[in-house]
Amino acid sequence: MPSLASEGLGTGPAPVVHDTASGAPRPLDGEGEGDARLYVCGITPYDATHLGHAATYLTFDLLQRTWLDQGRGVSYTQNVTDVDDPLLERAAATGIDWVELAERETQLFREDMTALRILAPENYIGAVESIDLVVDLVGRLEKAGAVYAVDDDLYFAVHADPDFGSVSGWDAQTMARIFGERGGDPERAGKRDPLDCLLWQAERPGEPAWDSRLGRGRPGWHVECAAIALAHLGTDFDVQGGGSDLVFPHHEMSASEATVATGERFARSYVHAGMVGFEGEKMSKSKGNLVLVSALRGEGRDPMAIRLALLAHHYRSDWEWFDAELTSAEARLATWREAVSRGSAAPAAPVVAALRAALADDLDAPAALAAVDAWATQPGDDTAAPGQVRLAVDALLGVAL
Ligand code: 5CA
Ligand code: ZN
Repeated sequence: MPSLASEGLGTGPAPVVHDTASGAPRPLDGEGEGDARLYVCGITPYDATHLGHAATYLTFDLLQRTWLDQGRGVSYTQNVTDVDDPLLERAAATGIDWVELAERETQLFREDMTALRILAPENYIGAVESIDLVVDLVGRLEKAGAVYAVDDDLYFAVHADPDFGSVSGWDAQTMARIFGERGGDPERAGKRDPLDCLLWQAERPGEPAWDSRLGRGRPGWHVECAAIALAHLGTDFDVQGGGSDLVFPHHEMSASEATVATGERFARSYVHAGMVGFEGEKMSKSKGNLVLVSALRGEGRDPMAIRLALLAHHYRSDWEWFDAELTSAEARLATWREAVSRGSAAPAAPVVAALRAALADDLDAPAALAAVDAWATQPGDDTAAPGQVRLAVDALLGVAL
C-alpha cells in the first residue's frame, strides 16, 4: 500500500469504531501497543463472492488502511470455513467433491478480493488445516468443565461463561429463536441448555471426518474461529469482525469458548457490517438472490466502480443493491479520474485531512467520498495536488484512479 507519510503527507489519527458489545464507539488506539490485531470471519466457500461479502470485507479493509495510515502494523487473520454443513450439502447436491468445491470457490473469492483491491490477510487459515487447534481448544474447555456429550457429539455449556450474552446483549428468548435459524439446534434432546453449541460432531455417514482423541468427527463452526483466532492472534486482540448476521450465535459462542478456555478476554471490540439486500431480501447464497462480483467483472464493469458503489453506503447500515448504484459509481469514478489527471487543482491537504477524519469517525466512507467529490469539482493552481489526491484515494479508500 502506498504510504502518505513517505510523500510528506503525515499520518492519520487512530480510528474510533462502533463496538457491538458495548453499543458505543470505541477508540482502536491499541492502548500504546504495537501491531493492531484483527480477526475477520471468512467465507464458507460453496458459492461465489456476492456484493454482501464484498461489502463486509471492504469494511475491514478500510479499518486496516486506517491503521496503516496511522503508521501501525496490522496482524490480520481470516479463516475459510472449508468444511461445514452448507458446503457439504452443496457438494452433495451438485455431485462435486467437497474439497474441489471449496478450493474452486476460495480461489475465486481471492481473485474477487484482489480485483476489488481488498488487502489480503496476513494469515488465511482453513478449518481443515486447523483440526488439531480445535481438538486442543476442546481439551482446554474439558479441563474447565465446560464440555459434555450428547450421543457421540460434544457440546459447549454456554453458561460456563458467566458473561455469555455480552457480545450481542440479547435476551435468552431472542437468542433461542435466532439460534435455530442460524445453524443451531435448540430443540435437540439431551442438551443441558437449548443454546449449548456443538464443539465436535461425530462422523456422519458419507461425510468427511478426522480421527482425534475426541473420536472420529469434525469441528463445530464457532470453535473453528475461536481456535484459529487464539492460535494466530492470541487473546485480547483488537477487533473481531464480520457481518451483522454473525453477532449471534457465531461471535457470541466463539467469544465464550475462548474466554472459558483461556480465562481472558477474546476480542476488545466486535465490529459488524450491515446486511446488503437484493430484490427485497438479504443477499444470501442459501436464497440465491445474488449479485456476484465475478459476474460484474465478467460483464467488464470496472472493479474500482464496484468498490466505489459499495463505499457509497455506511458500513453499519443495511441497504439494498440496485443496478443504478453501479452506474452512478462509474460516473463518480470518471469525474475523479479526470480531476487527478489535470495539471493543477485545489490543494490536497484539506481533502486528505477530511478523508482521514471521515474514516477515523467510524469508517464513514460516504463522508470520505463527499470530500473527494467536493475537491474534484473545485478549480485550483496547486500542481502537486492531483498526484497527492490520487495517492490519498489509493491509500485510504483503495481506489486506483
Ligand atoms: N464462514 C462463516 C464465518 S466463520 C460465514 O459466515 N461465511 S459466509 O460465506 O456465509 O459469509 C462470509 C461473510 O460475509 C460473513 O462475515 C457474513 O457476515 C458476510 N455476509 C454474508 N451475507 C452478507 C450480506 N448479504 N451482506 C453483508 N455481509 C454479508
Ligand atoms: Zn467465523
